[in-house]
Amino acid sequence: MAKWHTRWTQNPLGFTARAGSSPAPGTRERPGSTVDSANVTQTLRTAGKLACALFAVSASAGDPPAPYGPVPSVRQLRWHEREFYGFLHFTVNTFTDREWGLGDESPAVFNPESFDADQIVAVAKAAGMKGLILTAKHHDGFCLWPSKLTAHSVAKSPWRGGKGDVVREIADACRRQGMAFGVYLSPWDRNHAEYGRPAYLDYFRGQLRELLTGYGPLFEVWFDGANGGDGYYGEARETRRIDRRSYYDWERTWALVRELQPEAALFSDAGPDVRWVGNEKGVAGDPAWATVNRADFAPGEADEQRLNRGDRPGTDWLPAECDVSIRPGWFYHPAEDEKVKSPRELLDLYYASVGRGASFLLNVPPDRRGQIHPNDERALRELGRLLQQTFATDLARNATATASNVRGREARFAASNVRDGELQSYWSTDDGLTTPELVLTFDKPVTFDVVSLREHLPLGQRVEGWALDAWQDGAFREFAKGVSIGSRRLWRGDAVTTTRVRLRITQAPVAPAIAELALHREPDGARRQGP
Ligand code: FUL
Repeated sequence: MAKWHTRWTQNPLGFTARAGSSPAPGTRERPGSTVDSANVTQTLRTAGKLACALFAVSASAGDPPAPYGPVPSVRQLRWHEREFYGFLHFTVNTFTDREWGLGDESPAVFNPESFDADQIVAVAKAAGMKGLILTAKHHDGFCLWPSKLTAHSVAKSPWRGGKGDVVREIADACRRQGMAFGVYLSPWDRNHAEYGRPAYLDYFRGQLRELLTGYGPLFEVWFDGANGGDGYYGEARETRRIDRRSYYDWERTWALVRELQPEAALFSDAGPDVRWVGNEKGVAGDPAWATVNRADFAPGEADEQRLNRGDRPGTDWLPAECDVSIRPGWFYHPAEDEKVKSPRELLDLYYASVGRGASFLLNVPPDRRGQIHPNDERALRELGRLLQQTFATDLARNATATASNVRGREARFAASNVRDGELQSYWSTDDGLTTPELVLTFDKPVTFDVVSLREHLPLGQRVEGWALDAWQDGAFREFAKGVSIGSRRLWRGDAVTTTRVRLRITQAPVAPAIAELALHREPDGARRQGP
């Protein structure tokens, strides 16, 4: 599995790029000439990467392309790498059969008698997820951890004799099993007497502090946009409206997360690190640009169309996250046991989210026992098998790679970088050459039906049009065609057998920087329908 994060520490560029650099006259390759091939030996590639590292101290080698537009932070690069992770919606609602608890539920109803954090995490991991985000507190205000700031928590429940802590058990199980952990803390609290007044904000931030300091590193902190309305509010039982733009003073809340968990990606309708995709169906727009004009958005106020597609060129790097539940509801309801999405439906959602450069946040609600229900478990394990069997093998890995142009004719920008399994390395062209081509040639015919493309994100989102052809009956025939690439672009088509594949960049404002062109074959049983 290709990795970004291990090397993204300080400066995501890894070197100092000089803006607007161009090669010396006469050094450009003409389109059509082949300057790189798999004959570029491993030694040469290693040398290229070494040169890349040395560039930090000596700028004598050719310049990398200047970044284009907004670029991701190191935190966002790490977040991009997760791609697929889960949501756990779990609270008193699980026992009262509601989606939004009123806030007047007795903690006595919360009693998942065979709660098993390891089962929950293991099933999520088997599905291919890389992390889990738990509803530490949903709109009903019930806390899954023994908060010192309220009695409305697991501490007053019969579960584990009032000594339990769901947040701790899930966080620990995630760590034991190598999964990332994150929290959802609902800003709207239908239980709290002070909700809607300034005093509630101290409470809310106090709770956040408990979660940020008590449970180890968090990969994401999730703030929901549903805010204000009727509720219990400490027996007031009334409707409370808040001003979405001003009430929460988000800047202050985000600053707390930055201070206490600098690595955590902050999610809301408007970021600042990750944006909502504009629907709860798990489907990103096509294209779904990683950039938006962030000033136009605020938490709780969403222009769903624009969030779905992003803005191009956009002022900020703010990629989309696609949240969706495996069942109709976010919480477990026995009546929905037969309405669990099938593995193939889930796989389609993977392609419609991860495959469009967004992330896939799939909700898997624990049942009343405190485990993933067998029906959900079955679907999730099969999804994991389909993903594993599709992506375990990159058929392009041993191909010979050639390109119409390679930036400065340097191995560090070689065509072969697209199929080396490394996201730090990429193929790029000389400045001004924005519609180049890259060809993979195979010794023996390969059969593929899935294409995976990725841009080198530290240089921004550059590609605005691409196509991929397969050589068949003496000519290249178009297999796939799209607009954006960004973090990842997956394309599913009908299986094709070929000895040559051509990637065409058909539109870009600047020279492209392509980190990956991988080819895969779906196993039997994975439905194929459109990209
Ligand atoms: C929504 C909430 O109101 C739902 O209950 C759920 O938590 C979903 C993920 O976000 O806005």
